[in-house]
Amino acid sequence: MAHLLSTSCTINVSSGCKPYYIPLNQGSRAFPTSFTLQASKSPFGRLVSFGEKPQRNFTVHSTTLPISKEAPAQPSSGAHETFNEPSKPQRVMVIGGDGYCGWATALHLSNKGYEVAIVDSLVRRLFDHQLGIESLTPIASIHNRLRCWKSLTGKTIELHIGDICDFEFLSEAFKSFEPDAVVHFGEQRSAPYSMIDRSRAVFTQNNNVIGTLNVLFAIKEFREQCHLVKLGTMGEYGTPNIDIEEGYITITHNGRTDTLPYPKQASSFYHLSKVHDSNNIAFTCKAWGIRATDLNQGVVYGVKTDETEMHEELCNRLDYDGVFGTALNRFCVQAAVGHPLTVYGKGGQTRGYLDIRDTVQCVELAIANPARSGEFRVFNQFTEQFSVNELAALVKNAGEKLGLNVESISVPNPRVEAEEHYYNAKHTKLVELGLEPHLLSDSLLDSLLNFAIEFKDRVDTKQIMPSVSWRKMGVKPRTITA
Ligand code: NAD
Ligand code: USQ
Repeated sequence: MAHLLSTSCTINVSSGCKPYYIPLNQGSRAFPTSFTLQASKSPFGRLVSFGEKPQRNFTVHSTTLPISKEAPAQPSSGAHETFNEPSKPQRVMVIGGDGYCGWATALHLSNKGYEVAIVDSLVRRLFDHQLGIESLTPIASIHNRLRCWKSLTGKTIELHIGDICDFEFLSEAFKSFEPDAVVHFGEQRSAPYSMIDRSRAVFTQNNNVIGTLNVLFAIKEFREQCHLVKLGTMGEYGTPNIDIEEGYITITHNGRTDTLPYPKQASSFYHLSKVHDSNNIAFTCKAWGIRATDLNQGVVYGVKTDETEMHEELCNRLDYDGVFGTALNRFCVQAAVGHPLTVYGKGGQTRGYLDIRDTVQCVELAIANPARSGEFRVFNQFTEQFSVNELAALVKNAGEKLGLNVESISVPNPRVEAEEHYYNAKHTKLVELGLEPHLLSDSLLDSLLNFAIEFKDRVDTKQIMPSVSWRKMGVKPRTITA
């Protein structure tokens, strides 16, 4: 089962490293991992090809680790209907499980007794290579991460390395793992990345929209009762001058009333891909009876979760660069290295934020309380809202308590977005399900700042300033210089 991706130049990682085999356990299969990275003039070569077998840019064999036999998590017996046999733990496929949110979530669910399989193409690690950037924290390979987890806890997480845009690969993963729930983090998630040039915009929408469509078809074809928990984004709503509801709004127009999807005003090709995803999911819930939860997540901050804290090989990634780094994480790293905090424009841009420990909690709550068959449920997943100026002031204050000299600068805004606006977004549904938020406190800021200080020698300060302009993007492939 090889999943071929195209290329003009080939780096065969397996030639430099010994092939890696996972020992066979009862009932499990193991495949060698081979990995061929590709590059072409356009960053993704013939990645978008219609009417022929999709060609992606690396060759991967699925690697399957044995399934854990321990500490079963039972499906909830709450108000929502459940479909799993009561004696069995829920089987959760985490797509994008090698990424920032996905890694923390996969470990958390495994720790809670769910049987977990990670599906990931590792394309995020490829973006780092392409752009010449690195996580603040050193991150172990996915194989070493999983080996470490197994040796610490005795729990096994299955691994399927491949691209969900390749339906053949995804089908095999579905048929072999038989998930009760799929948590889908597996997308290109950076707004700046999607605005670098035409090829990155096309890649982002192709990767995200087709990947999600494939997941929907796989559920319909192989696991029709499987609950899809899809990571959406608060950015789908934009910044309207009225309150933002959770997914739907009731409108009376010319004397008639209806409850309709809340209007979407996304402001990057990445955020727009999420809007398309939401529409496709909503449609398939109606048409095929798929059960789905769209988690419109705000900006995530922090790095530590109970599980990633257990060993340095489990450490999560933390991005601070101008393409993948997000506001608060970036500000903490900037403060640690004495770089002025980069407030874009007037700094009144307000968004919902949450601690990564709440990301994992929210996903678990969504899985434990599944949507009904045919239901398209939308939760706004964040705990507090802040403007960029408010975040900068909080980091300045916390940094100064640690003896850091923290300044802010206003950087010409590389994005097209409102810099002063009304923002009031509802976020009660996850709290009603039991979310206990970790609010942004001095102690969390201290811990994140100390963490950034610990790794500050790894910071490449040339990567801090924004390098992607919404207005200047063009057709020509752009190289982001290291
Ligand atoms: P990430 O880039 O760290 O992780 C995404 C993972 O998905 C990577 O490991 C990548 O290799 C994998 N992936 C991407 N395309 C794939 C494909 N076609 N097939 C298989 N694997 C693929 O991103 P993240 O920060 O963990 O975000 C995860 C999800 O949460 C994304 O959908 C993102 O839009 C959403 N989200 C993130 C944030 C945030 O602040 N990080 C906020 C709101 C929503
Ligand atoms: N910003 C600054 N200075 C910086 C970085 C960002 O002022 O150094 C501003 C941006 O202009 C924006 C706001 O902070 O107004 C948030 O930007 P961000 O880079 O932190 O987050 P964003 O691009 O919106 O994307 C991130 C994730 C994405 C997720 C989204 C949630 O990368 O995957 O979907 O947060 S939300 O913002 O709610 O749409």
